[in-house]
Amino acid sequence: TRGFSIVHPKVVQSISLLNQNFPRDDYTNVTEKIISHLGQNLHLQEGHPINIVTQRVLNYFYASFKNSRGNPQFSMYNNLCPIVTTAQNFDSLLIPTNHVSRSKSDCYYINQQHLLRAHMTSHQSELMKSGLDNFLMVGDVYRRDEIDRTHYPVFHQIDGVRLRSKNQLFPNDNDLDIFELGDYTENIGSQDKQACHTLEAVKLMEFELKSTLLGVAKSIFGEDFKYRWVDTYFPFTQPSWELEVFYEGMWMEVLGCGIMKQAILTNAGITNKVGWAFGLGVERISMCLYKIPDIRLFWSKDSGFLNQFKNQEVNAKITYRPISQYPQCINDISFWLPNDKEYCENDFYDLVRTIGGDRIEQVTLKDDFLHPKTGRRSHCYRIIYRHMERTLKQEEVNLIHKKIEKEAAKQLFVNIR
Ligand code: FA5
Ligand code: MG
Repeated sequence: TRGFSIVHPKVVQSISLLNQNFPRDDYTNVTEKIISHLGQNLHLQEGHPINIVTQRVLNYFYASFKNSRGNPQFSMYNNLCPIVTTAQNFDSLLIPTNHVSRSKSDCYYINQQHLLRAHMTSHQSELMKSGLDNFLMVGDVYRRDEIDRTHYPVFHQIDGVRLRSKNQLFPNDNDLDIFELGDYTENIGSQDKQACHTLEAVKLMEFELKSTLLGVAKSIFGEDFKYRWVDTYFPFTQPSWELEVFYEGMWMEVLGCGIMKQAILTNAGITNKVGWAFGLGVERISMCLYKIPDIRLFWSKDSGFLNQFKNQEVNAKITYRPISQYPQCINDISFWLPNDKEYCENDFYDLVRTIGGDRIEQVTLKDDFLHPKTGRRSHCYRIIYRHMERTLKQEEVNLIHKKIEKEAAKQLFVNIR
């Protein structure tokens, strides 16, 4: 006999992110626009200003912390999944269940258990559990926020952690310890040391933390810039500080840091070490360093932005030149180089700029081809036209382009293809 077939009308809606499926629920508040940023990984794109600044921070740590064999002590994690659990983002960091930072109005939730990480600190505990003592993490973080010149709901952070044992901290002084038994009534927001730490350990850690972060800042901004340390509060560090840098007439906060709450280490199975940690905003540093006026530019796919940073040495001094908001017109030009005369690329670039004036944004060699039989050489250049104050019409661009072809043939003896 046939049984009943029971149809469940419940339709489980789910969201697919980075090849994983997540059921929706009444916490879900990620939008298509936000999701479109997942996997873009600006921090991994060679020549992107986010990537360059990351490299510079990493180089500082590599150079400053070496083990007895001369190898870097810090390792960098740049590929941690931005989808995290509330346990990672909050619980592992002792963030209270009623803390405002957990609210739906501040975070992008995928569902009740999962969210797009709101800070890189989400991964701190798992990396410590895996046995690491010195590590850096970089990646994209997501926060519901206004959108303006300095705020964007997706930005990048570099976090760092350094754990030290008694012997590492006081190698020459067996009498000094890192732990003590102390009376402790938690005083939220207090800058007092944690009761379980000795004053000597905390002072030494504070000194190393601040001089390291100042060293990072100096390696990026140079020796002469104005900065200040400001006391602050995080649920996961005590005491805690922010570093502010004076930029364009105002104080800008570039990082938060502090002495790690001992319970986080204990929960990760570490009972014989103390730690310091920090989290810095990569966009903030990059905007100061290159004078990038708007945080939205980091997401630009416009070559007028990207090419200002591409193929540059990591420590190159670059000052961003504003690009026009009017559209680009792209025309290519191909020609055979002369057989019997010298040809110099820079002559062509000069010729283009002479004819096109400031309607020329970029000229790049796209293709260099050597004919296998005739031995003749051909170059293809991409010329990008753009005006600072108005939209260029294609007909106007075509006229300039024609003139460039004509003059190149005449002055440089090339054969337009
Ligand atoms: C944090 O995110 C902490 N997790 C940092 C930390 C790590 C403290 C480890 C202690 C130990 P905060 O929300 O202040 O803290 O962000 C850290 C840095 O990210 C800021 O100093 C700032 O440079 C940058 N930042 C914060 N919000 C934005 C934003 N909306 N846009 C751009 N950068 C931001
Ligand atoms: Mg802050």
